[in-house]
Amino acid sequence: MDNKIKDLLQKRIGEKGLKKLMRIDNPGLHQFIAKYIEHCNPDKVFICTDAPDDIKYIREAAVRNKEEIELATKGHTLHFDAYKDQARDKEHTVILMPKGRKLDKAIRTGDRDECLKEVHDIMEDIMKGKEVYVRFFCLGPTNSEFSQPVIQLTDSAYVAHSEDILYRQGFEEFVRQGNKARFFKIVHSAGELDERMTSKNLEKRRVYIDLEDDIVYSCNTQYGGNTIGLKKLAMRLAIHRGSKEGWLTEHMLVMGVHGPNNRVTYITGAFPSLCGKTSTAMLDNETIVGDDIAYLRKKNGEVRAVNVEKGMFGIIMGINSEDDPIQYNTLHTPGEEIIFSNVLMTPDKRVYWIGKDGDVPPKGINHSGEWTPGKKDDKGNEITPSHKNARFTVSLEHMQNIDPTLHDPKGVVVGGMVYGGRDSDTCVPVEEAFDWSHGIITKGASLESETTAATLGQEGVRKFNLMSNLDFLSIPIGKYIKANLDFGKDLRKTPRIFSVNYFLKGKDGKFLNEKTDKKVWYKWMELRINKNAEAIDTPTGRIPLYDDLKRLFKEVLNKDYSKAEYIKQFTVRIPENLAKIERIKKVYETDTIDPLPLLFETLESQKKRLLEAQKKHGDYIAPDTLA
Ligand code: SPV
Ligand code: MN
Repeated sequence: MDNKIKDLLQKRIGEKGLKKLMRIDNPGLHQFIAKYIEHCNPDKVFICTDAPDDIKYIREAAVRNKEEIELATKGHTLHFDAYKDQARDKEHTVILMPKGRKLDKAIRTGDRDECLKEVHDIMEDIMKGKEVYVRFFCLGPTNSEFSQPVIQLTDSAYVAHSEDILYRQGFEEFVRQGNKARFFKIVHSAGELDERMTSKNLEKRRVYIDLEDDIVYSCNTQYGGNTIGLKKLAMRLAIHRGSKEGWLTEHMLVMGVHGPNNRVTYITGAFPSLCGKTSTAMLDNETIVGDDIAYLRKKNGEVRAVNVEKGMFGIIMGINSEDDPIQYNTLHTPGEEIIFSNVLMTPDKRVYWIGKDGDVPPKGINHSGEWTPGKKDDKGNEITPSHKNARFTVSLEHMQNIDPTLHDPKGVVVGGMVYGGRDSDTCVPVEEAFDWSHGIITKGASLESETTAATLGQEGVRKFNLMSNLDFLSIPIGKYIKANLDFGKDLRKTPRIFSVNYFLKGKDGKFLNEKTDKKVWYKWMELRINKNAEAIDTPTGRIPLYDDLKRLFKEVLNKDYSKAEYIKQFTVRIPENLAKIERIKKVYETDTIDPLPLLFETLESQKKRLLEAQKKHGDYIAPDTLA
């Protein structure tokens, strides 16, 4: 180690911390830590290894610092973010670009030199008076081709504690990889805190992503999506790195779908936030590998996927004992380590959220402070008992439905990939693409979804969100689509691609499906992947036969599924589908710097098929007409 850096580290972190650090043979890592300790200037530094005592220290610090409150149930704590810091801040999340390089309009970018200067100015001395936690993690399983080491510096024990639950410990992985490690680096500070221990200077909230040096800077915010650096922040670094090396980072769940004769088929699924992703990953009688982010690599002609994480930062709104029995049960298991965020705490230190079983409590404390029903904010809007984007952080490891492959260094073989969005009027509940490129283009790259409370801004506006990954892209859209198309080439076993739509509504504005119907869609996909079910070709893809669904509804849900329901749900809506194609074409024509000709050709062929069908059968075509 360079003597100057050694002296500095010794002065700042002491003998004990230095001894821990010296186990990692990586001068670049030591230099990075020294630089940001100097710059952010904390009073204390804690180097956290994988040792249980170190991890315990962080967990206790979160309570000691009053960033978390202990609840009545053992192991459960509660964290609040500032009232206006409850979701991802898209506006201030910026990819830094060197002069002359550009990304598409939909991806927020900033001049690298200017942004680096700005964020370093904001972060100078930002940790004064606080302790910084230096943590080492591994994205993906350890000791694997997928392993991606990450170092995080944060002055928030809540963030460091959350990461413990969500990610695999990586100190030993850093030791193993030594100076060969190409690690990601995250520096976070919650900034000055108010009396509720929430970030005060929200006007200086910044999340800046520097692809050149693989560093993310996040400051003056606590909300997990802006601060848990290993989640969506490292995801942008991984998308960039993977695009150079031929692997993919997707906003995808990974689940085992259980078919006949104990067959397990792995399916990945991309959904925008608050669109049923976690509840899909948690379907009962299936098994979960991951609920948010997957790395995908090609190996021996197959696609393999791993969960980048090992825990869940799940949305809690609407979780009830009937629709989500496993999650409900987990959330009520004493001893399980859970951090609740932005829910209501009652005077007896229990929690309540929108849609939980039972009555709304008469009073409590929530993200707005003291709360009683009917409380309004300064704009006159009613404050709900919990925030709509309130969450819970829990490890997957103790869940009853955990898939045994969670930590398998080889990952799982992907049989199918699903794309779904919040779509009230266009796509049928489940449909298979004709082939890989048709799926990537008309399902993944054409994904739209109505906005939700997971990001700041208006809700319910239909927005383009390709692969549900638009918010996290760090490379040009055209390049990203091409990477996906190329990924499907030269495979011995090409995953099938599907779309699902849990949010389709009828003419009366009511949802056409119940929340639990999705169980049937996954069983159908499992049969299709294994060539055990026929399908009907429509202009937009392949849909189930009525008899198959009728049988599956009975088997899976003990429900009598009527022909009338089937027809309503699976009618091909020609005008809506045509309008969608025009919207998507426009996005690519006007807002994308490098769209692919194949994209337009594929959309044009789909349009042609829709127009031909319209001529023959009219605007709304019942599925049987096409059988
Ligand atoms: C999402 O919003 O997609 C999440 C939570 O999974 S966040 O960490 O905010 O990205
Ligand atoms: Mn997500």
